[in-house]
Amino acid sequence: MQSIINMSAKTQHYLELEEQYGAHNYHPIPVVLTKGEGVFVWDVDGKRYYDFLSGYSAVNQGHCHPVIVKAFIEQSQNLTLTSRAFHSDLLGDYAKYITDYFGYDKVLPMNTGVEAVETAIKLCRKWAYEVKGVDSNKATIIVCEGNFHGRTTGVISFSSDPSSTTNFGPYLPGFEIIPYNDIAALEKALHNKNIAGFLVEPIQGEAGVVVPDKGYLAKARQLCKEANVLFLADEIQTGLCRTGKMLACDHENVRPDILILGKALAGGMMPVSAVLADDEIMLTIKPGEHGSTYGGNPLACKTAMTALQVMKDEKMAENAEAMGLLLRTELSNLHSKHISLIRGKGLLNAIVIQHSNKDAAWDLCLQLKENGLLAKPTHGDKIRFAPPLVISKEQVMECVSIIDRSLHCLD
Ligand code: IF1
Repeated sequence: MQSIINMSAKTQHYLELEEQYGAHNYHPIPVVLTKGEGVFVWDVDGKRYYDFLSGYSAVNQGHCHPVIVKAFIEQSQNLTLTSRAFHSDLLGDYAKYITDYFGYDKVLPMNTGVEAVETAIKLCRKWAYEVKGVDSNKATIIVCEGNFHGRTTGVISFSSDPSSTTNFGPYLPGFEIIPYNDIAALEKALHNKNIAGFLVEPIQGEAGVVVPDKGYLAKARQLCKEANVLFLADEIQTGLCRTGKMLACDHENVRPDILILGKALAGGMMPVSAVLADDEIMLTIKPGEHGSTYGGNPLACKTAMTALQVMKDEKMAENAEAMGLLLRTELSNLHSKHISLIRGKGLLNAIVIQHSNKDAAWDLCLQLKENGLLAKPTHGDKIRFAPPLVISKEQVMECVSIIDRSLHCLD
């Protein structure tokens, strides 16, 4: 149980309920939130915080974006779910909208991010056997060390992180792990004729916002094309304006063969994910070979179209680019002895804490909370700074001041 120092009775009450009746599969920062609006969230005692996690990049448009909420409410009072046993008047509009938006022939709608990753893996394998001609049950997908693509037993089968894999075996075969940001390793792995695809995060989020060398994605894409191997981009966290472009792949003009989206696709309203591909790949899955109860439901379609439209209308990619640069510059100008590295793209950033105390990053996050900013460490010494993409210059400057003030708790 978290230390109960300066914790209100209300907060303690909710933490105790979760402790007693909820699975212990997370270790959250001890704050209980009850309201969100734009870049801000409020706790049960009415205290306001800057949200520097944005629901793990699912709230890029800002909490409870009024235009998205309005669309969500209207559709929720009309028709929410038909199942795919029948058609709806929204799935066709949504499919046309999102495929025009990203420039692909077709979309396969799913719900959570990991479901979209699993779908992409199935599509890649299907294509490998039925189009490329890979030997039966030999299809292999190359993945990277330090990857995070979700928590199903299939997807953790190719994780390199013991906290994701220990005692969840036996694991799904058909994956080869190579070092991230290593073209030579990819080139070598592509010699195997049974390679079906290369699944990669344009920036590794969970690993602590690891940005690959400039040109890595473009070179990897070219090597895959030459080897007749599909390039699968997991843009669930890096996509949708988070890194300063609509897609992180856009920084290098890379067009994935399979594009995987999730999180902010519904602006934090509900789980909506999507897999986009051209007909040669997408049409390898035939009726009855894949699906989901909620996949492509009318509420998801309406919400996602609205969430996508507001990102363009409000130029969120441009703001993320500008505010991310400002944030990294101002953090660097602090010249804090406790920060060994500042890295990121757009508003997907992280700082690496250097300190003799192994809990320094956690302690700093507790102090940030006291000072009105919410963030959480990842992998011990890294703290992700990823506010909603609607943050203003003045708000960035206020947050840098909060971070500056809070860093002194480590002195
Ligand atoms: C947790 C962070 C982790 C993702 C990428 C697929 C998924 C995710 C690139 C799966 C999900 C979430 C899951 C959450 C913590 C968070 C996260 F980096 F975003 F912070 F874990 F790496 N691909 N990321 O980032 O999407 O099924 O969750 O909708 O599991 O603790 P999902």
